[in-house]
Amino acid sequence: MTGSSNGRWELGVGDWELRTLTSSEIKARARALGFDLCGIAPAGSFPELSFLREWLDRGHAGEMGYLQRTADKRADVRHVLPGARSVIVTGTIYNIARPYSTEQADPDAALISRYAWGDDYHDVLKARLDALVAWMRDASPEPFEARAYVDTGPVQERVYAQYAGLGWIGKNTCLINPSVGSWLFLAEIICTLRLDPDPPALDQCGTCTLCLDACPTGAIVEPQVLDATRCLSYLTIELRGPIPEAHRPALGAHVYGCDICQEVCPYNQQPPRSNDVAWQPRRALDLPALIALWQTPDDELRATLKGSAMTRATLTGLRRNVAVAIGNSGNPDAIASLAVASEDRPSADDPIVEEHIRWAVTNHANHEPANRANPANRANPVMIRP
Ligand code: B12
Ligand code: SF4
Ligand code: SF4
Repeated sequence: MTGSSNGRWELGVGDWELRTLTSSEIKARARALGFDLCGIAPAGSFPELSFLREWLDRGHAGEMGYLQRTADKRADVRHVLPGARSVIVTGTIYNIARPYSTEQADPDAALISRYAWGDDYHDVLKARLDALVAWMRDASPEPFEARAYVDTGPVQERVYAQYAGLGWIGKNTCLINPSVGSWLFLAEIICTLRLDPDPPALDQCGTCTLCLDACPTGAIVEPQVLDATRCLSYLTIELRGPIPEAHRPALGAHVYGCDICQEVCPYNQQPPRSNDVAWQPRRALDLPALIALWQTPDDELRATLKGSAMTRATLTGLRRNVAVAIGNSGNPDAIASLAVASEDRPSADDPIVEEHIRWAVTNHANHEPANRANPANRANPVMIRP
């Protein structure tokens, strides 16, 4: 080496093989770019990766055909980037200071998963990953290939996160970090650089079963095995058709996603909060009333959801969910509002939404929903502290 005058090493003849970009330099840069956790996994074939096939064969993926279609690639990141040697995995805390859904006593409030309150994490984190790759290209003396993904790539992110030492895959199937919990977005860079890997994280669930016991639909069919077709997250976000009637009461007031199996987890009882402006809630998504959400015109709703992860559910999907939640709330005013047609809410005229409105009205007529009878006893009555 010939030394550094501007923070970068100048290389002399013969130095190229000595000088490589190091894992700790990449981690420091990742932190500077806003990632809270960063670790390196070898681009290997780990035993956990093979569970995907069995999981798909059991039918647990439901209509998420993209998982089936990309299963070969998901089996190993080297199928995504031939020659890959390392996976740089990042974790970003999105928790902010708002009560958990299980602490929310207002039966007329719509429950939206906390990951979706702010800006779309796909966009925010992809820009940060791209900045990290750009910095790596500048800082690395050797050329390399890289692919950066946030959620939507053909990668089993939690497995690589575990082998990068970020945390373990809990019985609720979420990646849990022993210090910060599981309110984490994962994002990764697969690259051909040979980087020092981190030791994998160890399972710390022990004998706990709080998440299995708390799930309102019994979707966690065995420790670490989630039947997505029963999960409220799948039913409210991914499913395009009607929600099976048997699961509608369990939806409670959940209109988008579900956080219950993470809220009850002992590792999420004093979680750190993010100050990142990207994850702060949009006003209209900050514990909105069910009736207000229903009465919001389509144009306004579209504008609210622009740039948010909630666009994934589609407008009609969201109306379908709100109709069920209003039916579960038992609020006569809100139920009456479902029947009021409005030209500025054309998405409510969708035949699937109309069928869910009919269900909500009939459900109300036939039952006294638990929510109203005793607000402390919501449809998802989970309030467990270890
Ligand atoms: C499809 C998907 C879903 C589906 C299915 C979820 C699931 N558990 O598979 C649905 C729509 C239900 C969903 C819900 C949610 N998701 Co999601 N989802 C994904 C996605 C795109 C793929 C996951 C996947 O590969 N599933 C296939 C199964 C096989 O994998 P797995 O459940 O993780 O299984 C592992 C173990 O459980 C075990 N296992 C599986 N089967 C078996 C069988 C046996 C016998 C054994 C012993 C073990 C075992 O091995 C597997 C591999 O290690 C990832 C992003 C990605 N590209 O990885 C995000 C991702 C997992 N989701 C995420 C989030 C935030 C959520 C929600 C919290 C959103 C919400 N609030 O509504 C919920 C959480 C629900 C839950 N408890 O998992 C985050 C998770 C972050 C974290 N800390 O873990 C990810 C990583 C996205 C991201 N980039 O941040 N999701
Ligand atoms: S997200 Fe909700 S419905 Fe899905 S497994 Fe967790 S507790 Fe069950
Ligand atoms: S609630 Fe308990 S069993 Fe479930 S993921 Fe958390 S520690 Fe593991």
